[in-house]
Amino acid sequence: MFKKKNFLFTLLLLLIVAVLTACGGGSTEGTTSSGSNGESSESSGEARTLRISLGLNDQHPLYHSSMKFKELVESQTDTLKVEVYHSGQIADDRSAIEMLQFGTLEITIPSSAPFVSFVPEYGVFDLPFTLTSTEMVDAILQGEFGENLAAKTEAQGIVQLAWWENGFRQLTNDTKPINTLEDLKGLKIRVMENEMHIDTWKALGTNPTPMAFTELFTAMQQKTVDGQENPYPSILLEKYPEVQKYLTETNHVYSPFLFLVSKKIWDELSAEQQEIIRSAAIEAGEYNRELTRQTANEALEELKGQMEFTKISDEELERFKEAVKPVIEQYKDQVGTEIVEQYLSEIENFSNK
Ligand code: KDG
Repeated sequence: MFKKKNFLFTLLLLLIVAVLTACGGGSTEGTTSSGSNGESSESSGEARTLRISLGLNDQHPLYHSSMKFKELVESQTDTLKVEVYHSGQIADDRSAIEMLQFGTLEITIPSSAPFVSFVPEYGVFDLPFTLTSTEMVDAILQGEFGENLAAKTEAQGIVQLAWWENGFRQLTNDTKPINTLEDLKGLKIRVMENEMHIDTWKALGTNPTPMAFTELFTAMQQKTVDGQENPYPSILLEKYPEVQKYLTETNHVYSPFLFLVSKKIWDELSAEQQEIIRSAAIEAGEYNRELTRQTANEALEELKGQMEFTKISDEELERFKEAVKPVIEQYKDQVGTEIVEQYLSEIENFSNK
């Protein structure tokens, strides 16, 4: 009997030890690799995640350039991870820029036009028919003018690290071929959420509708707008030929992409992390401009096979420029007379070289 009692006691004891070990093991197994005792992520060795919000899809040079940035950063440190979110998955341009200011998003790379409501001086790029070649763009943006303009973002809680490229903007519509100013009359054209773009397309005789990029394809599909204007890579890679019949080369505006970082988050990073991010944004920017220009040339050839293409003649373009001259005069003050004069003088200096 005793033996039986002994056996049962021993068995019970073993069971209790087993149960305690299992519970104790759970807390051990539950310990993450970084230590789960409330250490900060940095000291625990976990990498900080930098999310990039993009409006374009994952076929566009902007996405491929952002992945190049990711590769450059993650190859130089294990304290930073980059995640790229395309097609407006996180937010549209204006909301993403506001999120940078609040520190609830790390990076976004929008066109300059939606940024004008945050830093009015970026409106220089919306002055129609001013920048006329990629060589001129590089001379102005990769030089002192671009550096001084980018420095103006910090007062808005944003750090611009580099100038990337969206490109020269072209017109598409689903109503008719465009060869003259008169052909534009009354067309409902989607424009970016930017007053100068609205007034430019009014001066050209159209009926402009400001709209976020993320809403554009549906608006064309539902015929709530007749047309839109964007660079060739966006027109092809966002599949606009599915909902637009006519393509017209106008080169009416050059859009840069702005590599923008939240200053709240930037200031939390170490000097080494900041240098890695800054140099990667600049190096990926060189890759971006080259890829975007190559893609624009290839996209035009592909689009000519999918859409009815017209190119506004030089003579007719002079009529377009004449029609929008009042817009340039009207906005000089709003953008900033000094920066507009600097910008126009940079253009004149380049043209007179
Ligand atoms: O996020 C990408 C947008 O900023 C860019 O494509 C904006 O060109 C633009 C447009 O037409 O809205």
